[in-house]
Amino acid sequence: MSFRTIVIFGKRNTGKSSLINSLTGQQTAIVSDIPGTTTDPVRKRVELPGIGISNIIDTAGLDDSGDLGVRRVTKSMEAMDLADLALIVFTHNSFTALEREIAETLQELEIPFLLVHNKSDISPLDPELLVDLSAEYGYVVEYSCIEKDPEVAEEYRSELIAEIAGVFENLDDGEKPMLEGLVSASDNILLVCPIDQGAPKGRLILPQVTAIREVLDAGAVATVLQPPAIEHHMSKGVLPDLVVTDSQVFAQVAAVVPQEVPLTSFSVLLSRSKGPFKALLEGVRVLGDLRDGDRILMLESCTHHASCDDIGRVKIPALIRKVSGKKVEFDFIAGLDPIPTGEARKYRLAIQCGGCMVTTTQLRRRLARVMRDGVPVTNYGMTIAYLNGILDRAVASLL
Ligand SMILES: Nc1nc2c(ncn2[C@@H]2O[C@H](COP(=O)(O)OP(=O)(O)OP(=O)(O)O)[C@@H](O)[C@H]2O)c(=O)[nH]1
Ligand SMILES: [Mg+2]
Repeated sequence: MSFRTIVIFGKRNTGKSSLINSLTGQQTAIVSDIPGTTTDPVRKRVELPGIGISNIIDTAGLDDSGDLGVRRVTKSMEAMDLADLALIVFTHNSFTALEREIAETLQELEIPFLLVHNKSDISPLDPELLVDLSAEYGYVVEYSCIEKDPEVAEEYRSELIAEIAGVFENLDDGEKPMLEGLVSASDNILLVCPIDQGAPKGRLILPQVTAIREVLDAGAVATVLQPPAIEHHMSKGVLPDLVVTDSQVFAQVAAVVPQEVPLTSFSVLLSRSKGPFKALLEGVRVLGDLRDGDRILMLESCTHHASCDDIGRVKIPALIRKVSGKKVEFDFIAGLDPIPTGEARKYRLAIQCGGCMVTTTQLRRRLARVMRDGVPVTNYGMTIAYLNGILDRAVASLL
């Protein structure tokens, strides 16, 4: 499970940065009484009691103006794409058209949000406004970031944290277990995990760890090996019930594993657990019909991992050009950088990485933006399986 992201919105000087400091008990964000202190969205990893590790993104005030101000507001709004939960911070009982607009946009994007009335020490929340806003949006949490009485401060904090935890508990982000329906007790699951130059130092990557954990949870047996060991392992004559391989060595593994053994890849499994599986499966067919001059958009949702980088920037483009024989151009968007609205239209296809480091909500929202522009989407694993002519086999056990 990837860490969830809370994004804080509101006008300048409402105490958005102070709220992060107050919630975490640390002076991590810069605070001042000069409106416009926070300029770019700032992401912080925090651990909140009862919630665990989350990302919090502090944004610039949405009432900023002037050339630079408008650019800051655009950046703040782009952070919405990353939100599993938004907090709308307002003060002095001033819930204006601007706050309503943020709330409406969040509703349209189906992003849950909480209203936080800050600076209640100066101006407590008006009971009538509380009733009105609660009727319209659910609930308003009263808050003060500078409360001197430690007991009262703790009450504010624990109420807001409980509300956040409540939203997270009810969040149905649709992520399914990777091996759902594929593993039963005492099955023997073979996991092929190359430790090559691109592998992170000293650890396995998240999909591999998740698969091992799911095999153990099911009471089955996981055999984990690197590609050079597979031939010897298969020669022992004990057939695994399922083989899951790193996509990069798909062809090599497919050549050794008998046809009757179900074979898939970590990345294909991710496309099912995070989805949208059907759309990704349909999208990959575009690769069979490429023309000279087509452009493909590569979406890499993590920048931490050298091998993802290499697969997306070098290996897949080379393989697509080789297999199709066409002069195809590639563009890349890294991390969770936004895809400007309408920008995707010029592409024949968008290919997303497995998305192991982002939440399902973030991944789907990102792909939805591209699909809304009428562009088919697929992912790295399906692409590699398709180009190696083994897609049907890789998805057979998942249909
Ligand atoms: N009285 C009172 N002051 C507060 C409270 N929270 C924040 N402040 C003060 O309000 C001012 C603005 O706080 P910030 O946290 O910088 O506000 P911000 O919303 O991040 O502002 P920008 O980054 O400019 O958009 C600072 O002087 C804070 O000390 C509060 O609950 N009560
Ligand atoms: Mg700020």
